[in-house]
Amino acid sequence: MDRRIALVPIALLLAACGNQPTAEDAKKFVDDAEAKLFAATNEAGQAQWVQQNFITQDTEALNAKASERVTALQVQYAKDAAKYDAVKVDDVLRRKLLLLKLSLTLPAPADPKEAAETAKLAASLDATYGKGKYCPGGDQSKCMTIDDITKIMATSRDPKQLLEAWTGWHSISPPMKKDFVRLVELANKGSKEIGFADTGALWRSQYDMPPDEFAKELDRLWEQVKPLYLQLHAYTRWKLREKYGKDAVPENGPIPAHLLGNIWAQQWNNVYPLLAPKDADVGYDLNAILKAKKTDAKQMVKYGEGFFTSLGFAPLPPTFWERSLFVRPRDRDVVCHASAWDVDNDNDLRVKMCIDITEEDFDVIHHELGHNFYQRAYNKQPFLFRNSANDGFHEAIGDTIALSLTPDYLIKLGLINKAPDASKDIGLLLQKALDKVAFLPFGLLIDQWRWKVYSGQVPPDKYNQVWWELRQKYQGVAPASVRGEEFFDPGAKYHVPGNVPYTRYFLAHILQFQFHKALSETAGCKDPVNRCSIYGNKEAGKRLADGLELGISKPWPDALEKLTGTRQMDGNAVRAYFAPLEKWLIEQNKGKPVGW
Ligand code: X8Z
Ligand code: ZN
Repeated sequence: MDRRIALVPIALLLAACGNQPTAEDAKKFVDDAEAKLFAATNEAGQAQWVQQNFITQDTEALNAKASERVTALQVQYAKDAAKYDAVKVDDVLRRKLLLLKLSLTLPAPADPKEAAETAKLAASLDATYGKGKYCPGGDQSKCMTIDDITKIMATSRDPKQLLEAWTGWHSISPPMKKDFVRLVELANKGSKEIGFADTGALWRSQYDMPPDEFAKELDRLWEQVKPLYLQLHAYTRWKLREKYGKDAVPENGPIPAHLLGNIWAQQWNNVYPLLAPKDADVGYDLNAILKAKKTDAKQMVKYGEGFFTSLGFAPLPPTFWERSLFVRPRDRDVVCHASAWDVDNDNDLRVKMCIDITEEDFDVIHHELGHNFYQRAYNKQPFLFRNSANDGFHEAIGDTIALSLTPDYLIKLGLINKAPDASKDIGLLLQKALDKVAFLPFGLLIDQWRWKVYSGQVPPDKYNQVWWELRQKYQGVAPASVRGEEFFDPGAKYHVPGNVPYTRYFLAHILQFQFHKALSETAGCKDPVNRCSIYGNKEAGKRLADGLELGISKPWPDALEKLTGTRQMDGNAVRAYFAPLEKWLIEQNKGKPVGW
């Protein structure tokens, strides 16, 4: 056998046969893809909006159909893009071809029956979560939505009531398990057909670096912030033990998940009053203030918009106010998990959120508007570049703004009269840490679980077991009661049935501290960084807008460099922001167990 023939480059062989695609062919292919995907995603966006705002069998079916069409197109373009691998094209075209191969979240198999099944399952899981209710004792007149459950978890200090709400909400998800298992199978088949080992491998490949390197990058970031988390965990555990007693909270074991103020124990700021430092409490309660001022949902959003316009961004379009959903409708089921939309991939921006008049939702509104202002900032890019630099960037922008909601800023809004002095910084920092630092391991573990599920390392009969192993490993949190495989606890968190990758939020919780630091420097802030607000600063606004306008046209380190001057994600910005608190926590924890 003549081995030399095998060494002839494929491109040459193709040229010899006269079949080699040219750069011009590649351009035609990409132009066609952009036009068709633009039209199809607009249509699917409308269908999805209607389903999530009005959950019925019909809207679910219409949404499934529209998303089936988009997915089929995306899958076909992902496969065909590989035909241009050996063609010499310019950087812009090369990046568009790459994005066509990578940008799917839930690829369906090419088989039409399986493609339809994939779309139906995805739509149905989303709807099941949206309709989720806990009806104590099966009494249909007493049903509780996620809003009611959220309120109990945030405000009740009665462990029995907390346990009931916790178990109650986790009863919505066992019926999802069968569909979820099947969806994993189908998505994996689809992923293999476009060249990935499984769907998790596809998700990890979306970060402008080899997928294994990305997984290591996450470990590195987590190791950077873990010492701070351990101190926060130890202090929180001690205080909860004082409140709920030695039998309820172990001295050196994981904290029961129902005692942390949030149904998923993902953010702990609602238990701040139980943890507040005696002589450094912040001295005001924004929840009470917003309610006392009779702030309504629209006013909350107006405050958010006002921050962005103060930076030089144009106001939201009138259609935003006409088409958004701010309040849970009384007469129908909706997916209330907050989201921001750009329905026409241009300027049809919307928020869908069931706003509660709380400090937490005040932050969430800024989070959502961050998505909308990002979407509009990149709408001058060609369609395939209308996305964030990586998905962590999308999640980080609004949060970055929310880090500027300092006491001095609240004074400007007329919400408080006086800022707590510097001696109260520990209280302010502790409040923030219970929100942001507590979140970090949660942000990481959801996809650690999903990656194992997609790779087959965790089979369906171990879903719940491994879920709780990971929650213990990363968060130091234990289930509120014994959880066997008859439960499907991951399904009680929106992003699992909603099929939204979650690593983005972990990244966002790192990135937002880098962004806040850099933008505060641009704004010339000389205060400790937790007291800096970029409100009204046009230079910081310009720097932010310049970063956002890039969209995904360049690898994310380019956008990071524009925004912060560095090309590396770095957990040290988190450590630096909370440095005085970390020191204080270490003192408080002296002689007490740390870790679990
Ligand atoms: O899902 C969200 C946003 C919508 S993108 C409200 N977040 C994560 C969650 O709620 O679990 C924001 C922080 C984490
Ligand atoms: Zn978001």
